[in-house]
Amino acid sequence: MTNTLPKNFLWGGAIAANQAEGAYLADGKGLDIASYCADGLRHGFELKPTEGKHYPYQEAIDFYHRYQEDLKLMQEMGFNVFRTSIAWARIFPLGDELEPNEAGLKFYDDLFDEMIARGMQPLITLSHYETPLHLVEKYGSWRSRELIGFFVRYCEVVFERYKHKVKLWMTFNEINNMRRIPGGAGGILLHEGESFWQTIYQASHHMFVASSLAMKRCHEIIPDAKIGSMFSLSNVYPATCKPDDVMSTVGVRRESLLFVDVMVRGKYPAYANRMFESKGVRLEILPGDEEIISAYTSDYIAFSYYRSTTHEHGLAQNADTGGETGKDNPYLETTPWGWQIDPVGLRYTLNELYDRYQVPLFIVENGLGTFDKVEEDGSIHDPYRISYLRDHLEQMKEAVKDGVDLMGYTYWGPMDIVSAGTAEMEKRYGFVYVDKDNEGNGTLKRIKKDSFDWYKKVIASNGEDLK
Ligand code: BGP
Repeated sequence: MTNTLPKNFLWGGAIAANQAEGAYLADGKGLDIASYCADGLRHGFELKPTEGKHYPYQEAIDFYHRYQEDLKLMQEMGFNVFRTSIAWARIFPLGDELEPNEAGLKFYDDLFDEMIARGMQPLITLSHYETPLHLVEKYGSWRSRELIGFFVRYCEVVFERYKHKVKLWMTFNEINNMRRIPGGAGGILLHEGESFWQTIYQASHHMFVASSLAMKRCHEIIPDAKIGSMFSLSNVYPATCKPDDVMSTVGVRRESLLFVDVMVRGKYPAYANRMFESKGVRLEILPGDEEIISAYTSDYIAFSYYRSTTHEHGLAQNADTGGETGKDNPYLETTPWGWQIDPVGLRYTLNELYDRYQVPLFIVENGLGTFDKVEEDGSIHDPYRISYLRDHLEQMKEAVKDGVDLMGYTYWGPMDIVSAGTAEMEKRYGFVYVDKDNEGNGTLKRIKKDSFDWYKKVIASNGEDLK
């Protein structure tokens, strides 16, 4: 049986510090935008806590203290890569200090050692919806150019510290979500009377420069490392074959692909001028910015794919943590959270991206968030998660047969974690159930679901055995 996937294909899972670690003030960690976020990043965050409110990310699933147990379970499934983020505010509690917090650096030293000891390469996100709160309060977050220097300093410290342990990096999680959830993606809280688009794209420009400078320093400090950029790229189809729907959908998709064009091709695309003009955006680009962006581009494209939606000309588009949200597609099933399940869409997206960029791709988020039930005997049957995964992996393999250069697949949320969009535990993704509910009640006990052994079998066969 000839393998579709290459022998060195990376199989694993992905989480984010803010959605799993908890310990939100432990060992000198500073506040970040998840600290006082009660309802999920779609609904923004507070700068000060509200009396009596439950903030789920403060404890999350206590991965900070339980990561040995969790990584042992990941090792049992045969993971050879594990994606998580470094919480910026563990390293620089305020974000604008000159010296890092040693206790924070030590935690990630121990975490990466544990991963490597259990056969997993760390795949590390430098900023996953985790901007330090002080940078929001004092500088207005990424609307200030000063954040470029703070971010590059943070990156240099962690590149230097972990250069022998971490060879796979990515900069900002789903940077294209600056257009839809700028609070989460870039710590942006809009000021009174401020132009939304001007602020969003100017902040994004600062992040483009910061990301390129981080890529430059990564290659200087860790010559054998790969560093990419990361995007939310669930897809959007025209609602009908009406030419207006088709053309308008190109525009919607370009709202996301603009970010990929800049960070992979190294310059603003030709259509950006008309897009910015239509939104009243006049970017302030300083001398040197464009040279930096074009000199230091992504080694690979990391992206999340959950679902697809459709767009009808003239209808407002929205988006959430899963990607664009338009009109429902009558041919697709829908989850209780309104996400439409589209495995062929993953093949379509992989081909779309590889045709456009011709750089290696990495699926760093894909998964099914839904309700799970613990039976009387403690078992958890999740055939729906197995079929979601089987269907998506089948299409992923078709894309590889189509010629796509794919580095790996990290399933989103291999153990239940707090959701980003709505701060829920009940929207469960995991192969491992975590005993905690939306109100924070529970023992945090971990319980394997049926899908645990299924994914283990898939990895052991390098994706051949999907029965
Ligand atoms: C992406 C984020 C992840 C993750 C995922 C699922 O936007 O990168 O942090 O949360 O979406 O979304 P949710 O947790 O809202 O179900």
